[in-house]
Amino acid sequence: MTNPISTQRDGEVLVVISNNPPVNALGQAVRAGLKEAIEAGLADDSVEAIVIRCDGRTFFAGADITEFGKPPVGPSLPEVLDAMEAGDKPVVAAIHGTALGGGCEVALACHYRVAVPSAKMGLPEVKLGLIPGAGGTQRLPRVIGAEAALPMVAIGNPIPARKAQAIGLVDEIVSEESLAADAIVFARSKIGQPVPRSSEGTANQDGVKNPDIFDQFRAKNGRKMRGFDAPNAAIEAVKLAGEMPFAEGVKKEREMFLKLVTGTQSAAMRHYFFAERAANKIDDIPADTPLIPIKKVGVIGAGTMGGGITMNFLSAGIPVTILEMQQDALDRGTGVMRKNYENTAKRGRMTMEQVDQAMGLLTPTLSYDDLADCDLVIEAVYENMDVKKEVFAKLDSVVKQGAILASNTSYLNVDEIALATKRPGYVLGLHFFSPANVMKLLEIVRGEKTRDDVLATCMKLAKTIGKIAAVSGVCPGFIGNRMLSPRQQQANALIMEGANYWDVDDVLLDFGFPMGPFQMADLAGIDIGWHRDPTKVTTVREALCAAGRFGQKNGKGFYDYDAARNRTPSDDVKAIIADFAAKEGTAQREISKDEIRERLLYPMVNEGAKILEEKMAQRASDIDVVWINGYGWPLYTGGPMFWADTIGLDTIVAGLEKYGLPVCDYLRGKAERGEKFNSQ
Ligand code: 3H9
Repeated sequence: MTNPISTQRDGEVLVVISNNPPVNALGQAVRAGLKEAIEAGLADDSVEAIVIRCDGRTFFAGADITEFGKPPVGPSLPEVLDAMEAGDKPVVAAIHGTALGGGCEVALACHYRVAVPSAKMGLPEVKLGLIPGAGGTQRLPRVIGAEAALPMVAIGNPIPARKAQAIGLVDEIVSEESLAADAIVFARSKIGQPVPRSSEGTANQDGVKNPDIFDQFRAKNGRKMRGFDAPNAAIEAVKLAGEMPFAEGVKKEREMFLKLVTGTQSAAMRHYFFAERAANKIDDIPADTPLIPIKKVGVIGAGTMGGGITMNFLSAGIPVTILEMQQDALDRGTGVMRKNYENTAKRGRMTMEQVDQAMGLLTPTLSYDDLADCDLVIEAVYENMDVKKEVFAKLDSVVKQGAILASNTSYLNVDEIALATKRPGYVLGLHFFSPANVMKLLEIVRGEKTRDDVLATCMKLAKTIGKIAAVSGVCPGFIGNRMLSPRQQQANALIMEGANYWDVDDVLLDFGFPMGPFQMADLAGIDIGWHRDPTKVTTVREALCAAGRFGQKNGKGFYDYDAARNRTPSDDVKAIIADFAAKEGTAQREISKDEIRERLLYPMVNEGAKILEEKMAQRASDIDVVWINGYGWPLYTGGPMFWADTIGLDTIVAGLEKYGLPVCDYLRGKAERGEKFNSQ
């Protein structure tokens, strides 16, 4: 293997350059090369200062994640960095792109940091179920104080260079065009001065002023961190930086890092990191497939869904023409969009100028003819096949040839919809999740006739509008809703058999979902689709509506709600359910939380296996991406298929059999062969 580290001399300054595409990850060869180059620089009397920079698109973006979980091969990053920092010759990090994780730790161990304005710095290890393991938790608070370090270490979002400069993490901002040269000039200016070492700074000065910052931070971010191990370890590590000397602090950091890196949560989150990137690739479509330029988008329907979809494109600077049938619906829809943007502005995440800019890209219309020159039209109308076919036939006659026609259907057959047009190759499903301007997932439904360039264009477009895309074949409910269905069936069956409905919700909450199915029903409104005849009662939902229990909106549904929307289980509802069970002849019994969990989740894994068997998903990890981003499956378990792998497919099969639930051949075969979903 060629050495990814090279050196150049500029007089008395030694420049150490990494070239390890795509992101200069700090793999073994990079660490070894850095160690050698720095040792040589420190030993060479003619070298008076050192600059470290990277070729390619970014400064080191972190440790090489693929090395985690494998036996470690030296040198370790901490040993390289400690030796570098201990030297008396100034070492300057010249930062562009994203200095993340181990990359940020390299920068912290350098005596100085210069960066271009577009650079970002951060410690995102927590997003991989980890904490920084090369001194980051101990050096960062010593440089910027504990309060500023906490979010960086425990939440992990990178910060822009100018902010980094404002809090003392970057010493100088230099020009985008001349980073290499400016870093040398900067290094030269520091020759002969005593070097500042991050490890020698005083950590946690603000923490000393207000020792409650750690508890306050926990309280403020509790919801975000629920169930995750790493954020708590991160907070603890930052706290330690103020309580013990550096050498002891890094020892503790190392212990915590090693515990996390060998645990299931980090394995799950690393799986997800690569799953998200894999989901973006379509195996049978060449990477260089020419894309269709999307300069203008049409959206049909200005309701909640259509409005949300539209905002994605406006926010990305792509003009949208939005169509409604009636002026008042159009006005309402546009009004809601503006209000949403204004609320974002109120929270400081957008300026009013940006709100106007986004809304300025919107053209509301009542006429199909105005969609003629769109490159992509997305239909978000009522979920009914006849209505969809009518819309697509109309679109086909109006919209220019070569334009893509997409349906936002969450369930219907995209191939059948495509047949309503004379361009089935240009038709596909773009299934957004509600609220569509917020939810990350975009399920892209590949019809039988969908052209390669159409699919590739939409995958790229998903990235442009900040979505995480996963491809599904055409089947009822696609990947996500298809797997939701057996869970819902079991939830309903369980409460008829005697399980407390609040136990069903709590089991899913404890597992890590944001809410359970009955809380969800209350939130959405139990009366959705109700026939409004209180004398006609054939389901539990109808009985609840007949009893005036519509959900959160009127303070009672499955649960009773107080003014702050806290839920309390209702004996009345439990009795209504018991009545139904008696009428159906279903005997009620006590049901354990273990049984509830297994009956809710194992059938989902079986459905996932069927999806793979039918090749409706390209790979098991795509299913994980769908469930984590679209349905709140807890990230720290890696998604349903990875979770199944961790508990063992034989356990899943045995559980399904115990409850008399179906097991598909694909799942059974894998379990019998001792295989996993994600290993091939
Ligand atoms: C760490 O540093 C721990 C230390 O504290 C402890 C030391 C002891 N390793 O995302 P992209 C691959 S933990 C290996 O599509 P972008 C990625 O899989 C690490 N591979 O590009 C993809 O491969 P492919 C802390 C990596 O421009 C390709 O590079 N650091 C790594 O949209 C391009 O990636 C992080 O968590 C890696 N570290 O975004 C940062 N990073 O082409 C993780 C990327 O085969 N990385 N790859 O699919 C990122 O956040 C983004 O990749 C980045 C670029 C923002 C850098």
